[in-house]
Amino acid sequence: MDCIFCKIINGEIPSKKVYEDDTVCAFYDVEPQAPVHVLVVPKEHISSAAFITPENSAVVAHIFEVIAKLAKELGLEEGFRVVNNCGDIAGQTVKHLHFHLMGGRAFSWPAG
Ligand code: DGP
Repeated sequence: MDCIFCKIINGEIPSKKVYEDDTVCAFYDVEPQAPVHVLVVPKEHISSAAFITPENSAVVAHIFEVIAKLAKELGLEEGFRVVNNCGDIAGQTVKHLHFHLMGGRAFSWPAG
């Protein structure tokens, strides 16, 4: 499958990984939008949040456990933002489910 994040997960494309276990991988975003910007992804190829089902949703709960752990390790005790872009209209450019963990600056709301 021609998926950039699948290739990062299996090591075909280099990345700066900060976390990995049997089901989840996290690595620094190449186009950081904040001083800390990490992508947390399931190893299983799920195209987007629109394809989360009762059969595959356990990995999403696990991703949020990983996010909480990484936020502490990366010094984001003050707070952080987690973003998921789903579909072209929302700005999803890579069609492999991923959550942006961003911190180290203030964020405005509502997001544009
Ligand atoms: P989104 O727009 O929500 O689909 O986010 C995709 C993110 O993926 C975007 O912030 C840039 C990042 N990205 C794209 N290609 C690569 C890559 O090859 N390596 C890494 N580390 N990040 C990438």
